[in-house]
Amino acid sequence: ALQGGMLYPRESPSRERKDLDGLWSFRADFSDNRHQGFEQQWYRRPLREDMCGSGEKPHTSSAPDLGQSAEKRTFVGWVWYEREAALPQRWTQDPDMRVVLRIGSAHYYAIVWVNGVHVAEHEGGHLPFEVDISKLVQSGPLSSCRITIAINNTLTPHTLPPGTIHYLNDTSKYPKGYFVQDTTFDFFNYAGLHRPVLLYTTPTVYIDDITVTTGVDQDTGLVNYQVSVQGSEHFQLEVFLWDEEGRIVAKGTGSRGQLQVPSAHLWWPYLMHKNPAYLYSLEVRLTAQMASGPMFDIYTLPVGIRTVAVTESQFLINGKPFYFHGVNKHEDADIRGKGFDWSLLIKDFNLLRWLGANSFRTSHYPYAEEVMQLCDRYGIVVIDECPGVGIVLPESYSNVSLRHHLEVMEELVRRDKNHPAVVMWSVANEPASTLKPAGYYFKTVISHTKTLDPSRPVTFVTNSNYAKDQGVPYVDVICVNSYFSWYHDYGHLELIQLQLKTQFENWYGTYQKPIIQSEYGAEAIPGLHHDPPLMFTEEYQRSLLEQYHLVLDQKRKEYVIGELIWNFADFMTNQSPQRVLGNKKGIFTRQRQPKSAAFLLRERYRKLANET
Ligand code: BDP
Repeated sequence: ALQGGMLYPRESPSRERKDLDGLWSFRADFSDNRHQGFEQQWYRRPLREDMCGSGEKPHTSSAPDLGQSAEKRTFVGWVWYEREAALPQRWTQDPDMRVVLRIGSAHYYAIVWVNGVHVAEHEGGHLPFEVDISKLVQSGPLSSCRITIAINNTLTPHTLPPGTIHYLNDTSKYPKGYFVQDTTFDFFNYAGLHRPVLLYTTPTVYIDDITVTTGVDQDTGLVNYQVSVQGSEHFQLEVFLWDEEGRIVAKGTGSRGQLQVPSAHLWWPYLMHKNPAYLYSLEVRLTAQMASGPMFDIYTLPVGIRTVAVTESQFLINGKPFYFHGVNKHEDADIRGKGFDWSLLIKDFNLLRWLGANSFRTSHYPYAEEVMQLCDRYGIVVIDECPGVGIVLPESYSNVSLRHHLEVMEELVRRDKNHPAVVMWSVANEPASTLKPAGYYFKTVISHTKTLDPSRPVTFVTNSNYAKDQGVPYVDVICVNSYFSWYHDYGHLELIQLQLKTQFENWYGTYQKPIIQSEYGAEAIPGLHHDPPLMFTEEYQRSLLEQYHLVLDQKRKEYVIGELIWNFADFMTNQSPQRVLGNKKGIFTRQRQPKSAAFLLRERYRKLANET
C-alpha cells in the first residue's frame, strides 16, 4: 500500500508554495550506451557546464515538438532536467517547517536528486509524486537548491501503457544497434515533465490526507470525513464546512466523523440543474502541542455533496438518471504536446460548454489535477481512466504487470478520490480482453479498485466480442467502442443502424448492465468536402454520427446511458499510413476550431440536456 496522502498543494496560513516554472536546463543522453549521464554523474554539477547541443526548455512542455530535429523528436532513453531554486530564509532555518518537492508527473521513469543527493524514484507517468527534502535544505548554509530529474520514456510490456523496444538487426537495411519503440496505443508518446513541479511547505506536524465521501438523506447532505495526520500522536482536529456565501454550515472535531448539512445544495452536473457544481469548502484545522508551543496546520478542500449509483439500466446522480453526452479527450496541442497550459485548458472548457457536453472520459490516462479541479467547478462529469491502454500482448497479463497496475490504481484513487466530478473509474481501454488471463487480471484490478473506493462504480472500455470478453463480467457499466463504417465496411454508412442495434442488444442481452457508447467517430480532414459523403470529408464524419444517433435515440430510452464522441480534438500520433499528421477524428481541429460535426453535436447535446 502507498505511504502517505497526496493532497493537492494549496496555500493556507500554514502552507506556502513555490512554483518551479520558467526554464529548466535540458539534455537528452544521445551517447552510444545512452548511459553517459549516470557514468559522468550529471546530477553532481550543474548540467549547463558540459552541455553540448542541449537547449533549455520550459518545463511544462513535452520536449519533442519544441525543436527542429527529427532525431530528438523520437528520442528513446534518458533525458535530464535541472533547475536551481532559491529558497526563502525561513524555509531553510525554521526547524518546525517541512519542505516538500512535488512533481505533477514525469513520464515514464524518473530519478530525482537535490544538490546531487538521490532523493526519489518513481515509475509511471500522469500521476504526482513527492519527497520531503527538509533535511537537505536545512542542513547547511545553502539558500538555494539544485533539482535534477532524469526521466526515461522507454516502455516495456510491463509498463502502463505498455510498449516494446524493437531491434532491427538486418544490417543491409539498418545501421548497427538500430531500434524503434513500438506502441499499441494511438497517441504520441510525449515524455518528460508535463505538469507543474513545485516546492511547498507544511509544519512538521501536518494534515497528510483527507478522504471525503458524501450522501444525501431527504434534503440533508451528509459529509463523511477522515483525516490522517503525520508528525505527532498528540493533536486536535477541528473541521468546518463553509458554503459558497462564506457561512459555516457544519462543524466537527476528531479524525473522522459525519457532518450534516440541512437543506444542502447538491453538486449537480452542468445543464442538469439551474445551480450546478455547488462546492462547499471543508476547512481542516490541526493543533498540536509541541514543547515550543502550539503548532497549527490548515488545509481547505472543495467538497461537492452528491451520490452516484448504478442500476440494471440507469446511471443515477443524486437519484436522478444521468445521460452522459460528452467527449473523449486527450492532453494534446500544437507545440506544447502534453505540456500543461492554462490558456488551453480554459479554451477547452469553454468549448465543452459551447457544445453542451456534460461529461468526458480522461482517455487514456489521468489528466492534470488542475483539469479535475475545473471539472468540479464547471460540473463536468468525469470517467477517470488510468493509463491502461494498449494491453494486448500476453506478457502484459503477467504478475509483474498486474502488480504495477494495482499500484497505479492506488495512486490514481489517492489523487482523485475527493473530486465530486469523478463518478466512475476506468481501469483500461481496449485491452485484449478475450485472452484467457484477462479474466483473472481484470477481476483483480476491478475488485482492488472497489476496495480502495467503495463509493464509485468501476469499468474498463472494451471493443471485444460480447460472447468472449473475459473482463466485462466484473464491470458495473459496460463501455463499448465501435467504429462501424470506418475500420470496416468502408463508406457503407447504411450498415451502421443494423450493426449498432445488434451491438447493444448482444451486450445488454448477455449482461443486463447499462451501456455507454464510449467511442465512435470518423476522421475528417478539415476543409475536405464531398457530397454524397466520402471518407475523410466533413460530410462523412457528420453523416456517420447521425446514423449512430438514430440508434442511440432508441436505446437511450432503454439501457444506453451515454455517448462519448471520439474525439474532442485532433491529436498527435505516431507516424503511419493511416494517420495524416495525427488522428483526425476530432470534431475540433488540434487548434480548437470546429469542423462541421461540432455543430451537429452542439444541437444534439442541447436537445438531450433539455429532455433530461
Ligand atoms: C480506438 C482507441 C483510440 C483510437 C481510436 C482510433 O481507443 O485510442 O485513437 O480507436 O482509431 O480503438 O481513432
